Amino acid sequence: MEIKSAKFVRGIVNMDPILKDGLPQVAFIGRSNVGKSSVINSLVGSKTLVKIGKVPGKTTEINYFLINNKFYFVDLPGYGYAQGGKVQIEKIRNMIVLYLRETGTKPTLVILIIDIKAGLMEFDKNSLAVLREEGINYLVVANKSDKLNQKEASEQLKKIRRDANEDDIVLYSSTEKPRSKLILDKILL
Ligand SMILES: Nc1nc2c(ncn2[C@@H]2O[C@H](COP(=O)(O)OP(=O)(O)O)[C@@H](O)[C@H]2O)c(=O)[nH]1
Ligand SMILES: [Mg+2]
Repeated sequence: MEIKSAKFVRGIVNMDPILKDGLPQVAFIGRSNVGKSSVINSLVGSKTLVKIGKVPGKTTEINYFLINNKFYFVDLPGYGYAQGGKVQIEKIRNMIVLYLRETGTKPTLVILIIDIKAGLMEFDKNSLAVLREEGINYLVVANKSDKLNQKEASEQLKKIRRDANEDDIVLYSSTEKPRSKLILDKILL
C-alpha cells in the first residue's frame, strides 16, 4: 500500500453518516500518549496531518482522514488519562465500544498501538478481547522502539507476545521512516 494523498475530513462525536458511508476504514486505537497521532503521520509522510502531543485526553472526537480518495484512516480517542475525570474516561470508552461494536461499521483493520516500554495494559487487553469477539482484523504495533536497545526491545516484544497471545507484533518507531512499510504492507485494500 502506498499513500498518495491524505486529508482531514471531520471529527465526529456521535452517530454520523460517515461511519457507514461504504468506504473502507482502517482504525487506530491506543492509550493516550502511545504515539497514535505520530504513527498516523509517519504512515502518510506528514508531520502535521494529525496534531501531536496535544494535552492528553483532550481529543474526544473520532477523526476521519481520507486516504488516496479511497479509504479512511480513523483516529479514535486515546484512552487512559484521568484528566477529565471518570466521566471523561467513561465517555471515551463508550465511543470506542460504540465504534467497534454498535455502529455496524466493521473496519477493515484496527491497528492497536501500544508503547513498547509500557507493554500491554488493561485497556489494550480489553480492546483485544472486543476485537476478537467481533471478529475484526487487527494488528498490534509496539511503538517507540527507538527508546530501547535491541536486547531490551526483543525482551519486551517477547513479553507482549505472551500477554497478547499473539505472535505477529510489529516493532515500530514513528521516528524511523523505513518502518512505515511494516504497517502499510498489512493494509490490504
Ligand atoms: N521516542 C519516540 N517518541 C514518540 C514516538 N511516537 C510518538 N512519540 C512522542 O510521544 C508523544 C505523544 O505522541 P502522540 O502522537 O501525540 O500520541 P497520541 O496521544 O497517542 O496521539 C509525543 O511527544 C511524540 O513526539 C516514537 O516512535 N518514538
Ligand atoms: Mg493523538
